[in-house]
Amino acid sequence: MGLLAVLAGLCAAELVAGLVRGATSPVVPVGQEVIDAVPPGVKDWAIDWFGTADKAVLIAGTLAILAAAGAVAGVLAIRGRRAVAYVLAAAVGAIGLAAVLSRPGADAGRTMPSIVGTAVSVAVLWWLTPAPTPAAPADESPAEAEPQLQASRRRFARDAALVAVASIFAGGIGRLLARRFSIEGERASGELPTPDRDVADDVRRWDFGIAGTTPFVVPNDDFYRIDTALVVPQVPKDSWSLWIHGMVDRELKLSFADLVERELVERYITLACVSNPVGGELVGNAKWLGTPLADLLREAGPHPEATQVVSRSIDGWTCGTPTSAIMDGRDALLAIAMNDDPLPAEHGYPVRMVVPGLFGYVSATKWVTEIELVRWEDFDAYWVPRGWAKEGPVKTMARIDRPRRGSDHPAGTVDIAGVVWAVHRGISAVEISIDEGEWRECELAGVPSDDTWRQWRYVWQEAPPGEHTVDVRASDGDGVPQPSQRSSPAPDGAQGYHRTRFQVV
Ligand SMILES: Nc1nc2c(c(=O)[nH]1)N[C@H]1C(S)=C(S)[C@@H](COP(=O)(O)O)O[C@H]1N2
Ligand SMILES: [Mo]
Repeated sequence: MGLLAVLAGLCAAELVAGLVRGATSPVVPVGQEVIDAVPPGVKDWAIDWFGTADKAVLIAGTLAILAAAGAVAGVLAIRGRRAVAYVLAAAVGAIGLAAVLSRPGADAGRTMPSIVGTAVSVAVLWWLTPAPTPAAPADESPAEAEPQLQASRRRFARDAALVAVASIFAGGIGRLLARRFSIEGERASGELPTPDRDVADDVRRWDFGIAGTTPFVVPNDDFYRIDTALVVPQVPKDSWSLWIHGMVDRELKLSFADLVERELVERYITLACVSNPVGGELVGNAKWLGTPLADLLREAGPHPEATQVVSRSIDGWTCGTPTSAIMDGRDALLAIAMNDDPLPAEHGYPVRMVVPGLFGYVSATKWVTEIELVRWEDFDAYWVPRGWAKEGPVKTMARIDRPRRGSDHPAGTVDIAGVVWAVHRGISAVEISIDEGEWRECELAGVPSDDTWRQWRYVWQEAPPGEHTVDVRASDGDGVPQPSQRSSPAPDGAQGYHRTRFQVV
């Protein structure tokens, strides 16, 4: 009975969420509050254990707790503690409501799913709880009570089935209705403006095309995704705006149309996550189309003391970037497209920031709607109080894509290859060491600029049978070698040489 009350409440919330734009099941804001509240270290632990499935695990955990609370409420109701059961159900609903209210953008509409869901849960508890049976008269024999009991069980089974079917039906309708809030339709039909300055597409010079290695341009569907959003914000471009304010001469408020009216440039830029371990996959390279952010800031007229650009996304996530990095002539963009397609929703549709050379958490705000100029010491953005460094330049890193760890190769020629990046500083050299022998210079592919990663390869001619290791190291564009000392991602990015181990048979 308690489980059914939970199911009915959640499905009712889902139905309401399908009716109100911006509203979601209260499970989402509750999980979102958990994400924001967990102490530093727990996020890394969650990523270590569950990878990018960590969000699914969080939702499943929240549902399990709700089910347990529902079961307790059911038992209480059956044991005659009806009032306590209703209070428990209402209290659980209140947690959902409180979470909704503490999220950015809370309004009356967004509170509706928790309110309606809670009311439905309590109503189902009330309706399914059998009326308290008067104590059987002493002279009534068990044989006479039996048919009564059976009738009451049949009634319960019928009512329970009715609740379950109605709930699932309502929840399903809610899900269907919610689809109209998806931006997929407008994304698919939207046409991209042509760039004022495009980039020569010479991918053949930049990509060796070796099987089993990462392509120079990572397709959107394969691009890593990292953010704190439990559900991907759906921001229609006509409702989007960007507010530039703070320590500026003139505040600006731009619509999407205002943005694309400005100069649009195309750039290949490699994005890297500070959480990426040595040899990890939280890095990718794409072609971005966007407006230079420096031009917009100049339009607003930043004050000289405004040393930090704080950007905020529609879901309240914040990011702090040194003003100097954005203004120093590099291609910091407000991007609207990724690899010749409008930004995918999970990569920030309709507009995100991209700043070459800085880790994503200090530069790459997705669904960006606000930019505030402040002093460096005035504000610490989302990840800073959670233990990550306030400044996040990308570290020099080389990765071996093949041979894969643990793979087998026939004796003779072995292609050793991978990618290397020191975004915005460029790469001057890559070397490998086979079986801890001398360092051998590798061949480097071409690059469109210092803002992208670079492919490297080494053809090992006479690989003898047996087990082998390969270590790789790089020097950035200024000739600064990558440190050999290994360190973990926290607080400012992993470092150390990547190693692979494989067999020649
Ligand atoms: N709104 C928002 N933007 C965000 C984040 C986030 O949590 N929320 N995470 C940042 C981090 S840590 C990284 S590494 C990049 C990843 O961008 P991608 O998911 O497009 O690869 O986005 C950045 N932008
Ligand atoms: Mo990141």
